[in-house]
Amino acid sequence: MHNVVISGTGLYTPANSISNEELVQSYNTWAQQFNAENAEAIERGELQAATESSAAFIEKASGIKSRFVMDKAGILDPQRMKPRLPERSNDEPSILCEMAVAAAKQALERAGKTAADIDAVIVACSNLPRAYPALAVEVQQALGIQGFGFDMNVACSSATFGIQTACNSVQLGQARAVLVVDPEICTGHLNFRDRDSHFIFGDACTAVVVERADLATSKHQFDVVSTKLLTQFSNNIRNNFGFLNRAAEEGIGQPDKLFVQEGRKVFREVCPMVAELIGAHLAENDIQVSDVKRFWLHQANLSMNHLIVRKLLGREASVQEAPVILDTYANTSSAGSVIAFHTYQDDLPKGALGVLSSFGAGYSIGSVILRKR
Ligand code: CO8
Repeated sequence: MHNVVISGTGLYTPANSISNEELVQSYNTWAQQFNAENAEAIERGELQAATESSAAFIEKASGIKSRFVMDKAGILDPQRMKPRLPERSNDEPSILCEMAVAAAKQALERAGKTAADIDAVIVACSNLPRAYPALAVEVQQALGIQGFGFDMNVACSSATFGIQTACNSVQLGQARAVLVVDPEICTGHLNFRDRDSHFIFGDACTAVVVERADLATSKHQFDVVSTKLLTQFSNNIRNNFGFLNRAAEEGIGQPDKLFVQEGRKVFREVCPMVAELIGAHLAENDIQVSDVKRFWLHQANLSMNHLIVRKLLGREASVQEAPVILDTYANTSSAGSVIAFHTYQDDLPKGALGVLSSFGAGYSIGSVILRKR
């Protein structure tokens, strides 16, 4: 069995950002139009009036101030309220492939590796562009990597599940190094006309190089001390979009074919599960919670992260201990915890311990214990 390190990380951030104020203005314009157009039906009680959204509520309830997006104009157009991302020919790289390649190149550079050093590509994310061929194989070709690639989807936890899968391949000698990429265009499947969730997501892509410790040369290495995963079925975060939709015409275009959640229930149920999993994982590895210098947590909701770390540490965490990126990125699904890891790692001293943790739909939870080399 080979020892494994994460030797490089990369991040692609879209050029445009939408503030809460801009998003709410677009939503409220749509809500006013909807109410005016349907005034009689609303009056008769046949339709429910749309209630206005509020930037102050969004920041207070979630900690989110803005989000990066692949298409700002389409999302903010009250007549459209979804990104406009034109179809491409089969001979052009897909948009998710372009994001993946940008993040991967930075990860390879930080790892001091080239395509020739990588033996596998795992694309791990919530929203894949098509049924087949696998996006990972397209990314593999775009980067000129030999070996194999495959896609996997465990919603927001895809990154940590991808890292564990990559670690297994490297430990077993099936690959010298594996590139794990998390491209997320969450705005593609977000219902911007749903007041409860229209503010939650943004777009981004992250990449991680997982490689054999004895081959790693970079200045950005972390030993993968241990990984631990957990899933438990729940309908509280669900999206019924899928390949059988065309076989049931009655459901096409219905709101359940986009992201839907019971946010309160998710908050209540997931926080204790995450704290328990991380606590048990640290205990199994004879590590005191107080010895952990940094928690790179999934970035969905600021209060959620505060609660999880409070349960673990028995006190409030500082921003150095549990860094926040959701204020400017919002929830980027699988990319979130890796954005936090990528952005807040270089200041840690040799030997410092950290936990990378994701949580989301499934429910799915992942914990990766890392030690700075
Ligand atoms: N503006 C003003 N008021 C609002 C708004 C709004 N936009 N939305 C709701 N309200 C009102 C409600 O009507 C309610 O009013 P009242 O009390 O009068 O009934 C009040 O505000 C409180 O509403 P909530 O109870 O819904 O508010 P919460 O405090 O629970 O906050 C959150 C809502 C922020 C959504 C919170 O519940 C949360 O963050 N929960 C956790 C969610 C989470 O972590 N989900 C993970 C999902 S991500 C995942 O797994 C990946 C999926 C794959 C990606 C898909 C890409 C699209």
